[in-house]
Amino acid sequence: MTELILHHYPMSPFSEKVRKVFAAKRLAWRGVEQPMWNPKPQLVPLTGGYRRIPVLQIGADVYCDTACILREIEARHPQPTIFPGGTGGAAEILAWWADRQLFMAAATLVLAAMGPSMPPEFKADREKMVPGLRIDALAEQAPHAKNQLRAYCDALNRQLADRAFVLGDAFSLADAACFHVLWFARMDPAAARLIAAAPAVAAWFDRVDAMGHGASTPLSADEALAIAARSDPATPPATDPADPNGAKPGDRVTVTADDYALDPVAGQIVALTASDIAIRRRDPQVGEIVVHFPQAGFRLAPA
Ligand SMILES: N[C@@H](CCC(=O)N[C@@H](CS)C(=O)NCC(=O)O)C(=O)O
Repeated sequence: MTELILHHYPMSPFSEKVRKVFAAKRLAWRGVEQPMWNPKPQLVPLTGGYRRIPVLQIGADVYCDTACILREIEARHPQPTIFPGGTGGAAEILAWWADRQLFMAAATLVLAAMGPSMPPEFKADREKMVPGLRIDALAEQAPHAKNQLRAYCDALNRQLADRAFVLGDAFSLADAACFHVLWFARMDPAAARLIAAAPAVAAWFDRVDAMGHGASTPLSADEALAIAARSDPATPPATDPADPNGAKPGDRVTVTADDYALDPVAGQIVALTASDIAIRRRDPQVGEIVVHFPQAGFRLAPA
């Protein structure tokens, strides 16, 4: 039960980040296509309430957020590494910038361009999910977002001027993170023009795009839930003696994203490190599940 099961949908940029790492590592994986908006009745039994995409399932262990997902994929399939030549810290820091800062400019432009013509269910879902979002008002922010995207592309263009990949001559997590955002941004024609105007970025984009997605075969959501139900979580307990708040295995907590989609997941701590947290929960449909989150970007609170 160590098959990599990615819950995703084709247009999801954060899923594209993971699919690129599958490509770089030439991995075989199963893809479960999930809906683009709530309800997600065949996802939340696995996560306990987390609704964002993608989610990685390995048996009855469930990994939320691409930071945590990609650390796990790297741990299980270390070669070729996504942290070549000791770039682990730099790659994660750049990925943080891409996922939050660069993504904000891209999402503003894509939603401003496409949001108004999306189904009302999509608009209502995203406005409920993102604090303060009003899709019909985003057009006012597009000029600012274009300047931000152009400045970021200019910095990336200088970085890529004399190397094939963001951090050197080998693909790293930083490439997956910068790529998925620009791949998404290109859905807005104005953003696509800004990317095309940065020649080193455009050439790098085509290089990463050509890598493909690894070898995927589809899996039904029902089968994924059945796999979880007949598996046991495989995460051993781990204590972090340096946890700054004294959190420890056995504590009852909630874990909630600190940016958007603020749906708490409740459970009992199983394992803690400086970078990740795993909690155990019992679900009526799939039984015992261990759900993993990154520490960065998530709020841990007593249940
Ligand atoms: N920080 C998260 C961000 C995930 C995210 O925002 N995903 C988008 C799709 S790419 C999402 O879940 N949107 C709402 C939805 O699909 O229901 C990660 O790295 O996984």
